Amino acid sequence: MRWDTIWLNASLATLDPGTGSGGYGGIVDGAVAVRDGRIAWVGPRSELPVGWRAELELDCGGGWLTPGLIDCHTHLVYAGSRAGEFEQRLQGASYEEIARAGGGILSTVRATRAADHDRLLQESARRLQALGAEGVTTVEIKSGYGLDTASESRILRVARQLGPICGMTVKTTLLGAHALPPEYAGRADEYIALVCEEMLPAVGAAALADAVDAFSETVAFTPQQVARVFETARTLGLRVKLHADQLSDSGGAALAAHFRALSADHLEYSSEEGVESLAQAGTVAVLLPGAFYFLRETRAPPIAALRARGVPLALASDCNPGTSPCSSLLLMLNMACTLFRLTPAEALAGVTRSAAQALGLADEVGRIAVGLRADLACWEVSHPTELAYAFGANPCTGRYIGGVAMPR
Ligand code: DI6
Ligand code: FE
Repeated sequence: MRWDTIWLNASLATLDPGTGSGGYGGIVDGAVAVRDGRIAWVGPRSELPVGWRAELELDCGGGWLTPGLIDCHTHLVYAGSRAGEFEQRLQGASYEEIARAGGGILSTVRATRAADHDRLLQESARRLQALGAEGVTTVEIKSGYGLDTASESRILRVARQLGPICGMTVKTTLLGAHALPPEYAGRADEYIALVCEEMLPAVGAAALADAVDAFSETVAFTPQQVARVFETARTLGLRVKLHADQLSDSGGAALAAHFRALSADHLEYSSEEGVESLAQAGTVAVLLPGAFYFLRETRAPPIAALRARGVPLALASDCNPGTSPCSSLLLMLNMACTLFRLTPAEALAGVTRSAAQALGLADEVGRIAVGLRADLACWEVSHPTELAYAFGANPCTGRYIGGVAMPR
């Protein structure tokens, strides 16, 4: 057996249902070996084949190895800050009121359109690096603060550029139907026509997006308008996902399921029927406790129903300036447990195995299993439950993509 690299002196949270024990797929005192960037062997160290050799032996110091973390829902390419709106909300204004008065998403659209390329890249890189410092190896980045074809394309290009700069696998999503831009005020159907007839074909032709998202909400777009966008995405061969039932029940979960969405995200107001349709469609539920916390929402997503129906639960930062100005995925593990009552093992699966599924990458990353890419994170913890238990701590000691060490 000849390998490129072997990780030793570590316990493993494989998150692979077929391996190890408990909800983490745990292997105490394990080993992981890599050849050509892929996991070639995983198991208890005591079962390593006799005569194994590796070019490089890495000592994990008795800590734990997990799959590299995956943040499957972010809007991290934007300019400016919405600290002023935070103060307004603290004085009683609601998110919807601020949005209706032309603030909210539109204030970030103004700042993002005005920012030059270098500033946008720099501000966004800082947020992506913060995620990387906590063991994140794959990130989804949405557009949605440009709202015209050129600006949305620019955001997606910046997102693509950030991957190699920050040592991160980046998946991009076009969120043209995020809000109605000011120049289309009162003409939502015409804006949706622009998204379908100009923006999507342009982004598709330049291969700038891996998927298409939309915001189905009273302050955003109707289910009929979203359906038009999704039908166009389908003709271009792009998978879809949806901001569904975040602030009210607009039937978002069922709409996402109807279009066989990769994921339906938020889901605070989803009904039992909505949950059932997600289960039938195999759509992943993405939970975003940062937005729930920051907006001081009181209605949690229907976790028990999602769990009972076997809908995979992913977890993400929603990193954005309006509802989750947060670049910590570890904090989301803690919040998912405290606010949504996930178990720590469910939370870790939510940022690994299920997050990979939410990005259509289940056969590539998200578990420590033979054949998958060797995206790993090493942690100075005595048990993986500590990743959800402590907050404001960062026990990450190493981060690898395809077996290669990445900056933190
Ligand atoms: N839901 C959200 O929580 C973010 N976008 C969305 O569709 C909010 C984005 C913002 O307020 O800037
Ligand atoms: Fe979001």
